[in-house]
Amino acid sequence: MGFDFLPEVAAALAANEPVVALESTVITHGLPYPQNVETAVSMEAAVREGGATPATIAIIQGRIHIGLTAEQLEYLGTRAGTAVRKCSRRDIPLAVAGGEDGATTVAGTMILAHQAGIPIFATGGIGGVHRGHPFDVSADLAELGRTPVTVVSSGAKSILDLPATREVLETNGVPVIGYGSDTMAAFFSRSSGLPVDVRLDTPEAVAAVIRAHQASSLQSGILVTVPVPEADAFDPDAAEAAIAQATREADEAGIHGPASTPWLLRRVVELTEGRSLQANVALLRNNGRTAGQIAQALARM
Ligand code: PSU
Ligand code: MN
Repeated sequence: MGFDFLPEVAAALAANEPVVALESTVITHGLPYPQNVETAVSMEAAVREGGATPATIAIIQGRIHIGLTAEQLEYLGTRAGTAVRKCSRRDIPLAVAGGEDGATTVAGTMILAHQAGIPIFATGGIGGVHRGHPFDVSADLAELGRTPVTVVSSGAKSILDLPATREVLETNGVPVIGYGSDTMAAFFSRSSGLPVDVRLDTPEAVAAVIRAHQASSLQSGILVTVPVPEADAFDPDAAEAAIAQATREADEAGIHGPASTPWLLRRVVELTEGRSLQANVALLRNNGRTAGQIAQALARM
């Protein structure tokens, strides 16, 4: 597939300088406008603080873009919701052939990042197994099992069944690294209580695992989970109450499939009167910076 590279990203890749991929579904389906565009911009800045060049990935009018301009971020942000196709693995050819706008999920971004030669990707939360719907398993988990990209996230959001999500990661052979933590991060809150496979405390230590993974030609991904900064964490009980209510309402309204995650995310923000949004924005920034540092350490090895 032909890609449209942002010149700055193409130059960084050609010079073997560190680049971090960013997804676009969080912009169109994860956060409300205008916080979505503000957050996308500040996440790119955080990647730069970490020492890498950001490359936000999206499909615009059927063209695959590796790195977006400020105008393109705004374009996608203002189309948040229905007009933009949420692109997981299966959706990429549909959006391209249809000349559509498409926002890439964790799975979609991993595929395109890998093809573009970018080994690290930062986001907020990965998809997982939905509560009460054990067969609604995000394609993100399968992608982590088959595409060699390291995903830096705050785990999976607690709207999901986290123990089941943890099990599927294991089934798919995905190493789960706790960054500065012995447990998997739980998005708004710092810990899910679920064990990680290894705790690592520095960008260099994570880069060493990525190197070993590359050297052993394992065609799978790596998940690094970074707890939300202490000061921005959202009270786990308040989060759980909002999630339980949102999940009940979604079941009553018959919301399912790809509509589930965006619907639940929006409803939780409403129910917490935006307090969950602060945690969400803070962890996105923090993950961008951390991924930038890891990419920088990897490039120096
Ligand atoms: N989790 C979040 N915010 C998000 C998403 C997940 O906290 O915006 C998005 C990501 O793009 C993820 C997708 O890949 O939702 C998962 O959707 P699904 O469950 O339909 O696979
Ligand atoms: Mn699903």
